[in-house]
Parts: sequence; C-alpha cells; structure tokens
Amino acid sequence: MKGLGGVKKVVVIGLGITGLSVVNFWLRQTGTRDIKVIDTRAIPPGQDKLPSSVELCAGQWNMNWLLEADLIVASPGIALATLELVAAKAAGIEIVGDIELFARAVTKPVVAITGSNGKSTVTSLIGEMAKEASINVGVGGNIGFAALDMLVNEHDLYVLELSSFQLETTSSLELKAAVYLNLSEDHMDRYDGLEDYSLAKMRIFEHAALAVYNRDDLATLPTRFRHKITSFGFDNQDYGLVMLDGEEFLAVDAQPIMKTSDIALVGRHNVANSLAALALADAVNIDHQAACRALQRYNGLAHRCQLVVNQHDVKWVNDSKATNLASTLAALKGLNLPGKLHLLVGGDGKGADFSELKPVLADLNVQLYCFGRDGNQFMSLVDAPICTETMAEAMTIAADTAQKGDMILLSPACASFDQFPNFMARGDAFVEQAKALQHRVAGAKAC
Ligand code: N21
Repeated sequence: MKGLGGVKKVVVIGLGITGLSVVNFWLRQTGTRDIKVIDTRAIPPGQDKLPSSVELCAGQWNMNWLLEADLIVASPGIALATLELVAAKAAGIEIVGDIELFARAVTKPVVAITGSNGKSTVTSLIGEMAKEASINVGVGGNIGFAALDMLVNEHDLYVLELSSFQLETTSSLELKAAVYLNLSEDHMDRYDGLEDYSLAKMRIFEHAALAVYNRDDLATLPTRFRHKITSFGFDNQDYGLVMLDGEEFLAVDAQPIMKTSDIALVGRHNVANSLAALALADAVNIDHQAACRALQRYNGLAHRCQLVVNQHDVKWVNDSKATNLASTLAALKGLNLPGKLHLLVGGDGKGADFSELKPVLADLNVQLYCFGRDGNQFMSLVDAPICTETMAEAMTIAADTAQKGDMILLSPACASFDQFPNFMARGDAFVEQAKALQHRVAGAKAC
C-alpha cells in the first residue's frame, strides 16, 4: 500500500464512528502495528465497541503516546490547531485523517462531494444513480457511514461526502470527479473566517481528474488551474437548464435530459443538487437513463425536512439536519402555511451570526422557540420568543398551543453537540417526542 508500509505506531485521536473505523482498518492490515486511541472527552462515544486489545486514553491528552507515534490519525471533530497536535506536528510526526488512509488504500474509482449544504443529498443521489445502473457502489464519508468501513467489502465505485475538516487532513485523494456545491457561513468556531473555511473545501479539487463547480456560487470556482473543469447552474451552459415547449428541462450542453418537474425532491436547491449529481455520474459513465430514474425515485434523506407526524391537521417536520443558517433559510424559503409556524432553533451555534433570519421570520406567521446552549442568540430575532433549556420542553409548549393548519418545525440552524451525540440522535428524539405529543395538540381537543 502507498505510504503506510513503514508505519509501526499509530495513535488515533477521537473515537466514535470514524475513530472506530480507523482502528478496525489498522487491525485488518497485516503487519505488526501498535494502535492506541486518545479521546479527550470523558466518555468517548463508541468506547463499548473498541476491541479490548486497543489501549484507550480518555478524558485527557497523552503527550508520550503522541510523541512516540509514527502516524497520528485525527478525527474531524478535533481541530488541527489544538496545542497538542501542533506540538506533535512540530516534532515531525505526520498527521492525517481517515479519508487520507482511505485514499492510500482504495483501488477503485472515487467521486467526492463537498460544500456547505446539499452534500448528503448529492452523495445519496449519485449512489442511487449508480445502483440504477447496476454498479456495486459504496456510499460513505461524512454521511453516517465511515469511508474506511466501505473497504470491508469490495465495491466498483465509491461516492464520498467530505466535510471541510476531513479535507484539511487529506492530501493524496485521487478522484475521477469532485464537486464543490456552495459556500455559506459555518464552523466559524474552527476557522479564521469564510476564506479559511473555503480553502479547506477547495482541497477537494487537488487531485481530481474533473473539477465541477457551481456557476451560481463563484466561491466554488477552482482557484488553481485545473486540466478538466465543468459547472452546474441555472442557465443553459454545461450542466444547466433549458426550456422546451414551455417546460423546463435538466440539460447537458443545452441538450434536454429530463423535465425538472419529474425530480422527486422539491425546491430549487434540489434542481441544482440534481445537476451536480448528474455531472459526477457522467464522469463515471453512469448512463443518463439510470441517472434520470434515480432523480425520479429518490425522495430524500432522513432528518431533512421530513414530515414525521401529520395529526389533527398539525404537521411535525424534522429538519434536524439543518446544522447551519443557510440550511434553515432553505427550509423556510417557499414555505406556504395556512396556519402558524412553530419554529424550533438552537443548540451549538458554532460562532455564527443569525441576523439574516430576522427579515425572513418577519415575513412569516411564526412563533419562535429557542433551546440549547446558544438558543439565546436567536432571542432578538422576533418579538416574543419562547426560550427553553431543551428541545423537548419547547415541543411540549408547541403541542399545547398548536392549532389546525400549524406546523411544528425543528430546523435548528445549529449543531447538536451541546445536548445530543449528533443531529441524527436529535432528529430521532424529535420524532419520538412528536409521536408522543401528537394527541395533545389543541386541535385534538375538539375530537
Ligand atoms: O451532528 C451535528 O449536530 C453537527 C454536525 C456540523 O456542525 O456540521 N458536522 O462538523 C461531523 C462529525 C462533524 C464534526 C465531527 C464529527 C465527528 C466528533 C465530534 C466531536 C468527533 C470528535 C469530537 C470531539 S475527539 C477528542 N476530543 C457537524 C474531542 C472530540 O473533543 S461536522 O462535519 O479527542 O464527531
């Protein structure tokens, strides 16, 4: 394998799904290696699944382990700017992430997706397109399934969703095609501004045979010369749109491919996501018929604007995946409700500025609920916010006051890490509680 042969002592930083996938990857490799795990959290998630032969240091750093390592594999949850990692790097120890290990081990074609929003949707769409074309595809990365776990069973194509944090620790990932979907503010607690964050995302193009950018968001335009480049957007160039007999079509080089009204996903942003998926599918020779079938069938991710309960004419919608402001704004855009919107926001705000929400909320019939560590950052956005400590408390109040025609929407614009293991657990808690509370809504009393 490229560049992993001489490695004897490995230290993995951060457990959880990714850390465990790294440990298991090394255990599957032949050769004598010494693997240790450090997780600075007192109770690292996934500890119960760690093989007993692997030593764990939890709740604190272990500088001796770090400085004795040949290779450090850092979790996307830990900043490279952390003093201990800076010291290890200064001592000459190589620091990589799980995606770099994947890059050095993989032998089949890979495409990858990054951006502030829509990554998981585009990743899943390409996976579905490949399946429609009967390709044995692996879908993973920052999407609940670790990249290295995909290597347990051989696949003929890999589709990787990559976060900026994963890209920071990746340097030799060869891609058949890569897309940078869009840029909006996120993770300002870990970056020195938007440019710094965007530079991490730009790394996706480094060894990509084809670079795909968003014509409607030029922050995604490759900054260095790339041999092959294409784009997606709402005019008729490259991957774009054309009108034919009064109907709008997805198009490639202005040739119509499929009516946009046949896309199963709703919303303008999903037309853009469909074009991006089509560009990457083309790059790995997935035929347009298979790609179109997937676009017609795929109806979305869990925790992404999912209607989970619809009782007594009150809709409960789980958009827990909205972990940043742009994502919540996308959920609110085009919302047309007969009644009131009960909007639940808050959690770990990651240093964001939420003021852009103010004019959007002013145009809606909305009751805002703020919860979690940074819930107070939303209080000045509306006249009479309801502030609670937890999401569950907010949901109970919403259930007791909701009327026919209302919607109770969790679209928190924040990460969940202050009160939940991740946004999926937050969404699951919302669904469970919505089911328990659905009979309490005011509309139910009339029945
Ligand atoms: O799920 C959410 O609510 C938020 C998702 C975001 O804000 O967009 N995504 O930043 C995804 C997975 C991201 C970041 C990290 C991870 C992996 C970890 C979280 C915390 C792993 C390690 C830690 C912390 S490890 C250690 N000491 C969110 C620590 C560690 O404190 S994301 O792309 O040693 O999950």
